[in-house]
Amino acid sequence: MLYPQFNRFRQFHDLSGFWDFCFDPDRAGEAQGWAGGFNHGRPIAVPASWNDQFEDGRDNLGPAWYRTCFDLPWNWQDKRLFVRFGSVNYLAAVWLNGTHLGTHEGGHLPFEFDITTLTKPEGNCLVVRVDGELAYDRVPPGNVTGEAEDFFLSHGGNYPQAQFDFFPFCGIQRPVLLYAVPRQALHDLTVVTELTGATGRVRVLAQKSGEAEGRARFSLRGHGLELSAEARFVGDTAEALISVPEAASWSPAAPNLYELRAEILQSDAVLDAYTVPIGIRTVAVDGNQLLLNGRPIYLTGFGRHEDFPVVGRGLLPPLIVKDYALMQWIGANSFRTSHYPYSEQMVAMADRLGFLVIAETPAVGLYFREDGLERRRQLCQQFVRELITRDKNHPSVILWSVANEPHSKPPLAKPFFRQLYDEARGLDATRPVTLASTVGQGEEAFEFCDVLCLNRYYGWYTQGGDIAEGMRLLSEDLDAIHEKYGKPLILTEFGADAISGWHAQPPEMFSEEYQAEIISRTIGVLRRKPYVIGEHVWNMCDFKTSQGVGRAGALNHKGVFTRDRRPKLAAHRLRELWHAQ
Ligand code: GCB
Repeated sequence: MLYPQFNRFRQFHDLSGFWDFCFDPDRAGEAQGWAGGFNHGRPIAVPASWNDQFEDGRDNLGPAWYRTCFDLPWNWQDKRLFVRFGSVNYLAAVWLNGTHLGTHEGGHLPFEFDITTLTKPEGNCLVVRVDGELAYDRVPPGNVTGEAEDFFLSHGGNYPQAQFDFFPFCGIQRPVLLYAVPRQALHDLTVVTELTGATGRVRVLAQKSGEAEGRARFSLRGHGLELSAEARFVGDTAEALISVPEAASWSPAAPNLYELRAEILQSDAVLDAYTVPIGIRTVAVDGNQLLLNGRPIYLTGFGRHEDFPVVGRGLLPPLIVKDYALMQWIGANSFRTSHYPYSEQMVAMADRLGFLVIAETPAVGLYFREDGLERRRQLCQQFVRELITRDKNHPSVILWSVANEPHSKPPLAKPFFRQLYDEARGLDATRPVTLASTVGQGEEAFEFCDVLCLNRYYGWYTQGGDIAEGMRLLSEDLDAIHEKYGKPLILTEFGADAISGWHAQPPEMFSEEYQAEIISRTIGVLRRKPYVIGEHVWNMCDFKTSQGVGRAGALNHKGVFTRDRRPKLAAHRLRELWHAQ
């Protein structure tokens, strides 16, 4: 699925704006015919989570209905038309002019419907029913009862009762785009790059829809070069290899991009064209190292969230610019898309600015009780597929993470993650695969993961108040894990809550000093371990979560910036450490 583009052959129209909206507490909407349209809605902004837009919406997880209307431009008549949703959390059912287009389960990943035969020139009515309820057989899960081991339950419960520590924002959270492509259209491109000495090799696989035969032409432009290759479509696919002498490789220090243009040709006519920015780079695991372009890399950065007041998890372009500016200021070179795929815009900006991304699926808080397990497995597999399909061409993405902190239990967890690992490697043999674990030594999936990601809170959830003892245990724990698995390790979470403006000397829990101290001492331990290849502080910014006694103001305060992006003491400390690297 290619992101909609505007050029001579393709057009799109962004349906962002104010839609009509209503909750459906009695689940009566479908029986009452709302799928065909309704007139009793109130205005809502799209894209944005609904929860903080209304006084009665915060803890309401749906279902809810959205409606908007559109006309078509005159020149879309002989094209194929689609409606594409960037992210709807959690379960979407979509109707156009009363016809059911389909459903999609899972937030944070795109889906689309072919609407060519269903549109009319004027007065089209698009309706979306969104259900964001938490359930034990959804991913991520929530409202789990019984013996599920849940951090929050052991800390006095949380509300809404998610199996994860971030607010379950719902709604249409990324843009909805109408787009038009020619009858013969490119519908997927896969780009793989290699480097041998200074020579780059760009392998492109194009897939098209439409019956007619044709050729593909690929042109690579940039850094003073213009190279091209042609290939016949065999069935729907065409493949070519472009050799790039003196390639300008992509890396955080020099995020060089080329422009790759793919075209469908018939005789001499161009039927469709699509352009994608690409970076020539390689990623490989070698012993205890992760290599980028053959050289070891060390990750500095964060686990983050897409989260901001009022918009919730809605796409907010200025926030993307601001967050990258802060990451540059502090000296981060990377982040993990904890705990779900981020917007296409966020990942594209990482390519452009030279950030390394661990791209994570929405499989957070998984547990392994038998009921609903098969359904959760299928959803996880779907998310791996959708994520890799969406993000495979981004040079910034260096690692796939198939889950965060599963409550892994033998004997069920290992085959579960083996399948996800195999799925990821099968779709993309060029990137290592990981999962972020808190189980550590007992995480059987570490046997086959290529890189180990570990989350640890020594000096906070354990040894709280006693940083020195926490650091001693952290050091032992890391060595034991390395001894057992012998793979490169990234500490993907560590840190402490700090209430902005709260100070204590000597440092005390919840003060800015304590947070700064725990972060710098943890980094001190990590830097003495040759197998540790990265440090990701939890979290870049304070973020909204469910209410509970461990979460003052319904916020997780582990940000080194506040929710409105003001630095705490730890941010300044990190800036010194990371710029001295
Ligand atoms: C974790 C989770 C993360 C939480 C964090 C915390 O281990 O992966 O989602 O927010 O701990 O602050 O408790």
